[in-house]
Amino acid sequence: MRDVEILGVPMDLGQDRRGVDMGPSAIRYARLRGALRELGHRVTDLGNVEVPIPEVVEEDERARHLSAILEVCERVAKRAAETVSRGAFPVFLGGDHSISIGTVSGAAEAGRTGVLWVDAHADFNTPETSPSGNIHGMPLAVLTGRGHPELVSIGGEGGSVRPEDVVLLGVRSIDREERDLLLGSGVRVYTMKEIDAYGAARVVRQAISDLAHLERVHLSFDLDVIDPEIAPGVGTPVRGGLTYREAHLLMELLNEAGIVTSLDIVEVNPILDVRNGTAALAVEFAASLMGRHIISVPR
Ligand code: 4U7
Ligand code: MN
Ligand code: MN
Ligand code: MN
Repeated sequence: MRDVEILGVPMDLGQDRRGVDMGPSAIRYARLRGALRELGHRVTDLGNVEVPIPEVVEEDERARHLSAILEVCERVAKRAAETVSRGAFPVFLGGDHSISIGTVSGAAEAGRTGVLWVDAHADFNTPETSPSGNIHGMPLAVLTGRGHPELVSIGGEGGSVRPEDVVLLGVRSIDREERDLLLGSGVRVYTMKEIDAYGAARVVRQAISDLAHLERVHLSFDLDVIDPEIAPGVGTPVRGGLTYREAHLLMELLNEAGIVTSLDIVEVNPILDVRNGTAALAVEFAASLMGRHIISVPR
């Protein structure tokens, strides 16, 4: 049993498509709190962090909506740090992936923290390499100390986490210059190719052992890692993603290993979704991560 604290961050300033700000509502509507309570956890919903809408926010040149995102991430980091200092397990609901600059920085206040970044994309752009200028394509670079200095400074000098404590999983879309930056970074990367070649179980077990030296691991789960045929409610879909069963296996193996201490569920876009199915999947996967696995054989 754990104390779980849910915090919504209805952010859509980090990318172009409207609707991802409704992610927290969609995930709550899909009964996240009930699902975690049924597993025996004590769950508190802390509500949402305030996020301005794009209509009232200034554009920035190289990184869109930089100052507004910076402000929100600072607030989020503070709330995240409060939750981990209470010894609770935070679950952050996005919102686009730029929120993780705040969630991870705050969670890492509890001590050296690893990151498992599960995503179709590497999110390792900087304002210099980004083809879009969208900050949701930059958070992992920022967290490891690369990119816009104001964003990087949220986690203090040099970033919030060490590149050697970061594992990327499920990647299948990387921009050219982003790739060069990532290759030189020391971050470990398992693409869909490895998952196809060796199987999800082997790759996930390897990722877990890569993080085994850490007492705290933050799981940042971008729903676009799932195949868009079953998870259409995301802004930047890429074909060839994790299947339903691979994603559950990932969560079950992580649960078994007991290494995850905080969680993001990001990039759910209800406007692009079909009957809230992507949010429902997100809740299932979260429950799989946090559930007890009882083998029951029907008579
Ligand atoms: B997400 C992209 F160019 N790489 O930087 C970019 F392809 O948080 C996409 O993983 C980023 O959904 C996707 O804009 C960010 C693009
Ligand atoms: Mn805008
Ligand atoms: Mn992402
Ligand atoms: Mn993504």
